[in-house]
Amino acid sequence: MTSPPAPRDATSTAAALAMGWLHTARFLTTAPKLEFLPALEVPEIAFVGRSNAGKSTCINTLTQQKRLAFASKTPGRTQSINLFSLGKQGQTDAVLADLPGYGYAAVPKADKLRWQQVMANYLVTRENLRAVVLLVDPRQGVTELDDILLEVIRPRVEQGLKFLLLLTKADKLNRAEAAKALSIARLQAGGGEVKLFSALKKQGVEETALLLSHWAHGEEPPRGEPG
Ligand SMILES: Nc1nc2c(ncn2[C@@H]2O[C@H](COP(=O)(O)OP(=O)(O)OP(=O)(O)O)[C@@H](O)[C@H]2O)c(=O)[nH]1
Ligand SMILES: [Mg+2]
Repeated sequence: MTSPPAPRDATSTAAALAMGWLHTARFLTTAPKLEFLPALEVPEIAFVGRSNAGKSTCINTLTQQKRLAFASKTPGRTQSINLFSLGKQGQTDAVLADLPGYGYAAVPKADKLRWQQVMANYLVTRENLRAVVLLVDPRQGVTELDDILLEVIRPRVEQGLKFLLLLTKADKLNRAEAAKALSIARLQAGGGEVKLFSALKKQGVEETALLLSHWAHGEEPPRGEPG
């Protein structure tokens, strides 16, 4: 006789469903320029942030796939907008967008400017954009380029675009540093969500999955949970 499975509360069941949903992620397309992105009806969740902040690693962790998005020690690894479909095969209900990072010093200035323009255009004009996840390494904090991005999306956030400030590589912080980083980030997030995240320690993964699932599926996010 095997013992029955341990009872799960509603939140952990919802988290398991959200993780299962993210696990369905598969490559959809890559676009070196905005005009090559297919117009889509389903909600899109964009991962943005400085080069090396951990965007691709975060997508791999959330989707529980080792090499879906290309992560690398070399900054500037992601050079195009990569889209991943979510939902059962043939029933895509959302997409994740992995965007190239900004702020990498070794990139020629012309390329930097070109990329900033692409990024700003994407954030302003992408019609099916439902949510933006801004990844920030809390040891650097919100930098000037992150601030520009926040300014660019502010009007859309006021119109209902969802926003999550994700403090990555949380495994590099001790408790006091993590608490401090959280409180500073909450001031900078302008009322958006803020969470600590570690791909290494799998911290914040289920909470982030839940939030993205709620946003993609048009439900209200759970409130009052420790971030
Ligand atoms: N310790 C630790 N390292 C991490 C974590 N997440 C990512 N990294 C490391 O950070 C580096 C950059 O990760 P990527 O996911 O490639 O970063 P990215 O933001 O996609 O970078 P670009 O594509 O250049 O914009 C890699 O060496 C990762 O292993 C984390 O949670 N903890
Ligand atoms: Mg990347």
